[in-house]
Amino acid sequence: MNEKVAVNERINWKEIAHAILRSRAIDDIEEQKLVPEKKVLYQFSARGHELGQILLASLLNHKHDGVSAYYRSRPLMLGLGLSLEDAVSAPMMKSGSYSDGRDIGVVCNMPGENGPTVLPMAGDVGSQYTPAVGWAQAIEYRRYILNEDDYDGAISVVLGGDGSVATNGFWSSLTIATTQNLPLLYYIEDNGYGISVESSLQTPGGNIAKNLYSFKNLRIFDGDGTNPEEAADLLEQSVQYVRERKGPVLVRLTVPRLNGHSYQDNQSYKSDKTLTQEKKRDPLGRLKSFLVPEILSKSEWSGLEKETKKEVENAVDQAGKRGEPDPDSVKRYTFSEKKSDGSIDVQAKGGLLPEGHTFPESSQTPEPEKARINIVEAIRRTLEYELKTNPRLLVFGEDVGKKGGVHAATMDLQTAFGQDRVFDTSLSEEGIIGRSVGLAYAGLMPVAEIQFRKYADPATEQLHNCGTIRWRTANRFAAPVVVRMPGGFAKVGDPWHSLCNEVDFLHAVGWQLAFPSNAQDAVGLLRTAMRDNNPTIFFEHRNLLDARWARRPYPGDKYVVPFGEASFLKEGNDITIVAWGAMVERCEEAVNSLDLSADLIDLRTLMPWDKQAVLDSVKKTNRCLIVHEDTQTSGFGAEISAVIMHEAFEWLDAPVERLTFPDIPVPHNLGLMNAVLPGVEMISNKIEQLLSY
Ligand SMILES: Cc1ncc(C[n+]2csc(CCOP(=O)(O)OP(=O)(O)O)c2C)c(N)n1
Repeated sequence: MNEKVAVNERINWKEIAHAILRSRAIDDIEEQKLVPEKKVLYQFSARGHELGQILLASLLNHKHDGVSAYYRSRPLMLGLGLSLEDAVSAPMMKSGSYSDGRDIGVVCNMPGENGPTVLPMAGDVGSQYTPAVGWAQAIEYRRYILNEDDYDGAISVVLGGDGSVATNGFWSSLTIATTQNLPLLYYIEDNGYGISVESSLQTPGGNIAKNLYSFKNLRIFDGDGTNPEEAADLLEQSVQYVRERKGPVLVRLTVPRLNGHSYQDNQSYKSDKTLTQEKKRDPLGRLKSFLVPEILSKSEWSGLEKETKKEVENAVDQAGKRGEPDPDSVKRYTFSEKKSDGSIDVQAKGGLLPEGHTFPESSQTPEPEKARINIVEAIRRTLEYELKTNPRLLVFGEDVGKKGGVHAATMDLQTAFGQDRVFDTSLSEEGIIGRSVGLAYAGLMPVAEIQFRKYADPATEQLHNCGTIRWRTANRFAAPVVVRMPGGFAKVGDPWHSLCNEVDFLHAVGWQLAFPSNAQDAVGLLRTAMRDNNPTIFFEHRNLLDARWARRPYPGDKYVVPFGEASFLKEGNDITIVAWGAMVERCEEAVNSLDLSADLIDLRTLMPWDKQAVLDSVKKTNRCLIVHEDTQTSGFGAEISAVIMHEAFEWLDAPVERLTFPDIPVPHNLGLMNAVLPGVEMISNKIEQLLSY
């Protein structure tokens, strides 16, 4: 049999050609009309990349396939069924489509009710990789632990350019996928450039496939992404290999990038010879010669071209008629919202709610046991109960498994719940958080541990992107995850293990932040976080983990503390003292050492924070001291102070005061540390000063 006919039987080439022509026609109309007319302000052409992406899309026919792609992936989106009108209206910044005008038009997502889910893309190169690992792990978890047969054979696919293979995300994901043998397919579209930087600077010799041939547990395919038969064959083999659970695959296809990186890029860094050679490799021309006349007649091809051009022009006309996004809605969906009937406005994908998960009963009334437990045990027991009652909950991080965590908060949980639910991760915080995001997209509740707050630094990109998912996708996606994070000073301090810097996360849009000061609150806040529809940082203060003061009776398996409700440790009239975490105990001691009556407020959560409690108190006492362990400049005390100035200025009898750590790292020597860490004496002195103002 003629080889072309054999290929033709497996692949619907007419559909492939149609999708490529659609992608081209969009690039054409953007470049020739919409950008010059300033209707599109940020344009990324996929010219040259289309063939492989569309072939790949045609192979992603499993309901639970997940795809993590990037800004040059519009052909793939079209292949997966993105409507032309949505595809053109998003770059035109119109209402509707996949971000409602909030994000760049080629940064797409697709909740995929009955077909592949396209995870929300991001602008950061390399950030697409670790969420794809999470999706891959979730497929296996749902198939083999939750016994959901319909996950059988699903795969996770990640697309990236040759520049992206130099990123932390790429390597982090590769480690996880190959050590865990996950069903993940890497599709690397090698156009030789990352903007202007040649691929030989991204990987030695410029070919990532060659360099990874000896990587264990990874099957490599490498070929020409402009050759229809070769590309189709390699992609088919790759998809099949992963679907059959033989292990992860990396397929690299070379492609020309026929335009600049974006519209503004004039490619001055490419020689004329390179430009000419690239043009010769245009996959559209190659596809045409492959199909015409044997598979499509000449007139069928030119009919398709004309028809597609018209379709795209119509789509642009229709998109132009779409309204502008409503400015009154721009602040919506930073967090989960309620509808007017009080029910949750649930995202289409991500977290437990879209599939209707329900939790056991909860209560804000503690039912204390007799014995007092420390915060470590409070956390451990809360994790244990939620693991027991929520099969979709997973607990993981470095040393969390066998060892039970370096702070012992996950002690024995792996023995009780098995390695699929409580597990150690590789040493990559980007991997821990990115994987959490992918697991959450796939309907699970990840509870990740970052060993020490400072070591969240490598995960910054994933943390920031996680927080903004709901906003960026206008509530189509969300990734409610919990990140437990010990930090702050302990018996001894140092710049690495003692960092607090909680304020960083308050600037990370979309994150809630809980910061308990005692074991009872730790239980209630952690339970709330694990049942919530938003991502939460759960801060575990190192000095409190086993502190006598912080010990409280276990308040019961139902106990929850709602976020944004401060607790009053003392009530009085002379002064308001606001604190959280380890400063609460110190403030209490300071107040006890003085002859006065004070409102002592433990905020418990900083996002959201209980403004009303603070303002009501200040209006009663007319004086306020904020004590925090974080450094002073732009610390959270500055925010609280600004709100008091604005909302309660007329009630103040003295300036709002802050007592904080100075703007330095935490020193190791105890004398040095205690010289600067707010202590009982410093706090009482400050209170006295403020009272005598
Ligand atoms: C983390 C990060 N660093 C830098 C950039 C700026 N940037 C955007 S695209 C790009 C090159 C990416 O090249 P590659 O991964 O090969 O994809 P291609 O654009 O060639 O398809 C760079 C440096 C970015 N978006 N994200």
